[in-house]
Amino acid sequence: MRLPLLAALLAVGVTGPACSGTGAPAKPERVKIGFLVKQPEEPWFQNEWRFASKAAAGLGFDLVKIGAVDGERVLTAIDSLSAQGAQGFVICTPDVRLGPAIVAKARTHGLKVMSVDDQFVGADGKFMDVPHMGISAREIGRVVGRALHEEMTRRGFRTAETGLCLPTRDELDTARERTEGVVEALVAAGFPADRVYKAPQKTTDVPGGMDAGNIVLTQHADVKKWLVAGMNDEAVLGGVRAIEGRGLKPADIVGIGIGGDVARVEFERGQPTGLYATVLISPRRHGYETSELMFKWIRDGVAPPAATYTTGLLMTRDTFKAVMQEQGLTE
Ligand code: FCA
Repeated sequence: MRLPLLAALLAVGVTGPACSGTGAPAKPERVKIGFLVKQPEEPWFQNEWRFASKAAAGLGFDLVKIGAVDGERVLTAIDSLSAQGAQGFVICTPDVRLGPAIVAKARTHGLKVMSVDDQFVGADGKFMDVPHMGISAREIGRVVGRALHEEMTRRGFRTAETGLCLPTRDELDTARERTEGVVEALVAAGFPADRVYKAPQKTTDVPGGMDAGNIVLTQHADVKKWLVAGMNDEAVLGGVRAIEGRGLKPADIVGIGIGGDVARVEFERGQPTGLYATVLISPRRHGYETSELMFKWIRDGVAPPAATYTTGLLMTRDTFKAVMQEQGLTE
């Protein structure tokens, strides 16, 4: 009696899973995708989610939005996505060095992974082989550098009284490339490299930029005119606020950010501030397109391109309305 029972159990074990792979086509499952972001309160990530939701509504899949601000939350979120029946996720990780742990966890659940904005770094210090969409960081930094130089020239700032206040975040590659690009272009345009004053940001938000800015200002109290750059609008706005806090007028400050949404709020204020311009990047592409790529990967088995780098558009207080409208970012 024992043998037939064992045989029956084995038969179930063998034919059970095999059936779904080789038998009649299974009823297509509805696709469910997670979208995890490191700073859910930042307008950039809110917008990525907004466009990811549009993709979900338009293409017909379910989207689970998760704010994952540290490693533990990321790993728990991946377990929970799997338990909810998701087949993949898009992520901007709170720390790029979590890449190997994220990929390993996803693999145990059979989930597909794509990174957005911040690219995973492996144990060897190299970018991991995971589909990625980021901004063309160095080139966008150079756009900022050139525009800073043009505007300081237009305002007639003398080099000897001007400094660049630069909050930095060198452990994040996309941030380091942006700020290096700024300095490269500014110096190439004739700005002295020894008037570039950097301070590392502890956090990549406005307070983080402001703290870094205050360190720079304390060390260079003689500077009369400031250029301000950084990895995003938040960093630059923090630097600008620190300078304004020391009594300098907006006319003496040229801050140029990267992002668009934080700057837009600033541009909508009645009076000009030290935030002069920003390079608009595309939350639509980073939110909609990444989700669409993930959807097609799951549904059709078509893997996303290995890496996509999106571009940016410079916009000032005078041009932002037209530029944002053109980009479909005004609703
Ligand atoms: C990073 C920054 C965000 C945004 C994004 C494109 O993740 O932290 O502010 O600039 O890249």
